[in-house]
Amino acid sequence: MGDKFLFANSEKEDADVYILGMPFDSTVSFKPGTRFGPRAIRDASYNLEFYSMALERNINNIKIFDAGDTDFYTNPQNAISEISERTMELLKSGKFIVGLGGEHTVSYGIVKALKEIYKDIAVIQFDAHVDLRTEFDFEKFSHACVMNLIGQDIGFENVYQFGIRSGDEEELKFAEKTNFFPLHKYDAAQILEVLDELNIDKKVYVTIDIDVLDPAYAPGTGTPEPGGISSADMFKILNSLKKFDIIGFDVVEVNPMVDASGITAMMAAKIVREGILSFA
Ligand SMILES: [Mn+2]
Repeated sequence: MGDKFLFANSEKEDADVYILGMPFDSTVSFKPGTRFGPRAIRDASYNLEFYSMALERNINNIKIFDAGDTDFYTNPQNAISEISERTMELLKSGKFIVGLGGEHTVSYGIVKALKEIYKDIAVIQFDAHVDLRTEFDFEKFSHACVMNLIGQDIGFENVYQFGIRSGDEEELKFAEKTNFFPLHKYDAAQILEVLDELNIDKKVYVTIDIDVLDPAYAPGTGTPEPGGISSADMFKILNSLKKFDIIGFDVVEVNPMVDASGITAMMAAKIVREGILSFA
């Protein structure tokens, strides 16, 4: 195994897709360790074929550059600034970005940069948790607040939330402002129907918190929430997103410290392959 994602076959200048690792996990509230997520996802990528049977495409036909990781910070504002700066620098030429977390806070860094570049964007979130708190543990730059930060930046009406099955009453008030599809009302089959009907007339960024999956499929995450979707359904949902004008996506909250079998990192690596093949 190497220090690069298996499919990273290109130099920076020639690449159409950039992979950026973000080993940040300081605001984690339950089980820490997502700082090791990018490394685990890269390692797991070595188990994957270049060819996707479901998509009938080979990832070797796409030019991918692995930009490595951002520096390691314990302060969330420093982490967010560097992620934004690195994203801006990588995307100067309008390429596609794939982020590897790290805790969910990192997505705000990427979205900030994308907002700067494209002005008008929408974000589709897959997550067990609504992540709409205004602050958590006296910190507003927290994984528990990431969709609130993003909503304030791009407008809550441009936030689409799927798979949600956990949130407190206070933060769920903000969900009235977003496009909110909680899992108890919209299961995987209904998510596919919603996406089929949905039109988003903007560039779209997709953020995938691995805990959207049931802990049976993805136990290696800091705040597991029972009653989630299956891996097979996740791939169907991912592929159904390709009708949107997607400019990048991330996979966050993979925690190798509690991923004894490595299946969570494996799932994340396969999401990266299928996501790149579907969107890029
Ligand atoms: Mn989250």
